[in-house]
Amino acid sequence: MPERDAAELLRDAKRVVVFTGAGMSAESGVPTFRDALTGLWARFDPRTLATPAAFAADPALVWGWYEWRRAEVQRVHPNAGHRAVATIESHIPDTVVITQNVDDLHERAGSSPVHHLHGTLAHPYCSGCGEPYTFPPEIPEEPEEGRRVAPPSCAECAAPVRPGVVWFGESLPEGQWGIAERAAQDCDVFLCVGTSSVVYPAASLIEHAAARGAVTIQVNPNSTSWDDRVSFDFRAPAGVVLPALRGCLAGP
Ligand code: BJW
Ligand code: ZN
Repeated sequence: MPERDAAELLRDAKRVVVFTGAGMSAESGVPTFRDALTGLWARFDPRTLATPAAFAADPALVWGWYEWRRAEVQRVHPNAGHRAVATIESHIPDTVVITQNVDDLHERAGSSPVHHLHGTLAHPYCSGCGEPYTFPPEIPEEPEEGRRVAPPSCAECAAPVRPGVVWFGESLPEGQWGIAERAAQDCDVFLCVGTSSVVYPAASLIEHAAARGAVTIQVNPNSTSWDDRVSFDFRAPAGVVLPALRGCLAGP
């Protein structure tokens, strides 16, 4: 049974990387990045909203979209896949969790630390001087879909506050990226979950791992360019495959 074979390799591994994308949070109800958006946001393409140029052209449109997403994330819960990752981490202490996601569902499932390559919704900062901005503690009012929301102004320099995420053309956080590259180069097993593997440099991590001879495991109900190159290709949702792998870890 491929799940048992993969789980055995996982159980015997010394160093594991769990690398996740938007599909990891899909079963929690967070839309993936390249799915069609619903409601009024369906008129907008995430690939055009997630850019510095879009924020410069219409800060309230982009801020409103991120506030809508932040409210959505605060209302949903980690799924069985997130919980399975945290359990794998507790069985194999040298597990490095790397995510492209800007939500905090891995943390809320018990993973720590989590390396966020594309930033997080929780830590916006000033677009002018870089000063961090702290959200008021209450859960945000869910903005009506498609509604513009003016970003707050920086207390230091009055420039608009921007989302704390990494947009196309921007560099990844150096520290997190360094940890991710080293972990991918050093791991025995690289578990790649819920990503289309099209966005670089994050998508190069599996290439590093495969080039160094790591066992590569892909979990994705849909096809990617890695289907024929991974050691194990599980064409099913994360919330099904990861608990099955975790279950095999505990067994004889
Ligand atoms: C399930 C499931 C279930 C569904 N279970 N699975 C080399 C070559 C070509 C281009 C470049 C290159 N190097 C750099 C570039 C340019 C660019 C890039 O990669 N472009 C490509 C699109 C062509 N990269 C950058 O600009 C990066 N910066 C950079 O390289 O800096 C250096 C530099 C500076 C200046 C000039 C040039 C270089 C930055 C990339 C930042 C990406 N940011 C975003 C937005 C973050 C904020 C936000 O969330 O709004 O990150 S874009 C978006 O894509 C987001 C995601 O993290 C990222 C990846 O998407 P992901 O997670 O894979 O989601 P999807 O939707 O694509 O896929 C979901 C998958 O889940 C699907 O496969 C489903 O089937 C699956 N799924 N349900 C398991 N239940
Ligand atoms: Zn400022």
